Amino acid sequence: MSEQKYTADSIQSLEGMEHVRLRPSMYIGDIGVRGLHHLVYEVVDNSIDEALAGHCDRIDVIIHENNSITVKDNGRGIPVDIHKKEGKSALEVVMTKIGAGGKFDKDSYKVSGGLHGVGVSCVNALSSSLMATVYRNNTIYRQEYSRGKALYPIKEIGSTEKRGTEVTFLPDDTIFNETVYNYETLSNRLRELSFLNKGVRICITDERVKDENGEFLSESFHSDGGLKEFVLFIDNNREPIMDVIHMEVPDGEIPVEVAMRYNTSYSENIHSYVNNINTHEGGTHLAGFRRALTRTLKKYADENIPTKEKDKVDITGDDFREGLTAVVSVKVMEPQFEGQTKTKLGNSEVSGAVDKVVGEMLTNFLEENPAQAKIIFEKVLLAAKARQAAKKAREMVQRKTPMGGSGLPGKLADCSSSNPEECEIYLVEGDSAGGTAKQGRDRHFQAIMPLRGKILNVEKAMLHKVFENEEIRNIYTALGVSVGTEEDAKALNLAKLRYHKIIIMCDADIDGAHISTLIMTFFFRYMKELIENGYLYIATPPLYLLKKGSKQQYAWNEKERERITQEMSTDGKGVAVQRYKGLGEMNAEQLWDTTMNPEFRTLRQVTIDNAVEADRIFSMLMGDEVPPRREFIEKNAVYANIDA
Ligand code: 0RA
Repeated sequence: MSEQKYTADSIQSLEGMEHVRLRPSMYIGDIGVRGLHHLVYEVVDNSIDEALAGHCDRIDVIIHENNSITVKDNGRGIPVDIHKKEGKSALEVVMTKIGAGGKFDKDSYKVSGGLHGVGVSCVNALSSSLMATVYRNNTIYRQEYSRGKALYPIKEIGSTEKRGTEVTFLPDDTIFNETVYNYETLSNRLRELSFLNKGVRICITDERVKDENGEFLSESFHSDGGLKEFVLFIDNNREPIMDVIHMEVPDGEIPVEVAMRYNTSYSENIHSYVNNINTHEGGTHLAGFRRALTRTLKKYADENIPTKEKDKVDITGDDFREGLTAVVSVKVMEPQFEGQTKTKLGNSEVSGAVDKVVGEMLTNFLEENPAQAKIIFEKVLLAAKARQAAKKAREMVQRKTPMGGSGLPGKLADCSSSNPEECEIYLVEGDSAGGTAKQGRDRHFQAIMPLRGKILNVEKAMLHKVFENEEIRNIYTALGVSVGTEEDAKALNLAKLRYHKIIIMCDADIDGAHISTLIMTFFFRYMKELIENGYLYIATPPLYLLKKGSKQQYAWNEKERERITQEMSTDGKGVAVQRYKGLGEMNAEQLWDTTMNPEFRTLRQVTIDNAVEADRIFSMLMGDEVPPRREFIEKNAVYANIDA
């Protein structure tokens, strides 16, 4: 290494690598759990590219005991020949030069790439050690690195029949706040990738966990059906009313794949991807899909549905998407990402490409499947009628809802500040706990709104029921955002939002968990932007009050209870334990001390890391099937703890 002469170019690249370590968030988003997992996605993306180019059909991801990661593929292997200009192997250039990724294969169709698409050299820079092994030319090659710097020139270590690339890296614990990998997070993403890239087998193994037979925890994902199977997977807990419609033009200038199916629910559930990245904020591909869907279905209805029936109702775009689950995936050479979280596709040419594919293929489907077309239209007509009923009901209810002089709900105890950035609203389960919270709060910045009984299950309710529901209307009014029903009115006007912390506060028992899930479901389905902006939180009241003599301490879980009991008295004797079953058992001062005082409380921020998974969980938790719900609640530590 020390003998190697650095050219001006390699000094520059060294600086690039230094910069990654200096400002890691610029490259991988953050240095928490997300960034940590991002490293894996970045390496996997390279193998996916190799698969998309048609040279690889298997990818293995292994989580080792020390939380290092191996990603292995059976592709052509990263080239190892000496790069004339750089004076080092192509492998070394790829591994140590920022932005060198696809340089050696200009013709390859390289579209995969993480949100930041920064390349494997970033992963190298952020790893305390990385080992690359290439199987190519019947030879095994190896090079190791530390914090992005090669430890020795590439060497041959043996011969082989295999082909492929293997990368093992250990994230640098001086960079990352969190260094423990989450199996579910990785396996969910790998499953998603297998649906999005059909034909590739992707396996995950967790060497930290053994089952009863001594085998490591592992799963293997492989999809021949692509997005068609993805829709079946997403809709696992919904009741379909038809077959999945699958539309695909894989070899056009902009490859497009779409799958869709209507179900008995009332929510619109469309997931979109660009180059395997979930575009939470949508964009031109989604716009193209929606436009083609509305136009094609309308045209078919005009030509095939008796006028009498449909003339009575006026059908809007929303009506065509009620109870629709769809996945839209496009591959774009030079994607432009816009929006608050850079997950909105901006390329204008993509809208027409998706529109064309969906327009043509959906038209064919409807013509070839008149029975299924009929089912769709019955559903759409019902949605349109319900929406019109809702509009009438809303106008009626608007006059009846009791409001304070300010136009705010009568039940809301507002705060005195009007600066949304410092204002918080507590949505409290029950009038009695609401009363306690009103006494305990800091009225300058904390508003309280009690919610009576169980809030409506929006997963099973039609739109007009949702907006007729008094609790839901109160939430809209208190927050200051408008009730949306007409097309695109669901897009919230966040500028009018009156509080930047919306805190759900429920009892620490299974009923409370259920109610907070109902409220979260409502926000997830109707005010997703609030979650995406990080405004939604869950309060965590303590489970126990422990007392000995004049000393008293709160405990939030079993472990804490045991530890504090030990600290108070070595044999645990003489410690009085009070189990809080509900918020109502605390007085105003206790509630403030433990759950509302910003200095001491713990708020859990609600986030959507994986929109597909969140969707599946909500449709499962709130659906009709009891066994999967019970299994989830039993498996989920948060809820399990609560009812312990
Ligand atoms: C460029 C050229 C060639 C292979 C690759 C990149 C490649 C990169 C990665 C990263 C992970 N796995 C990979 N597999 C392949 C080879 C070009 C050729 O052989 O002609």
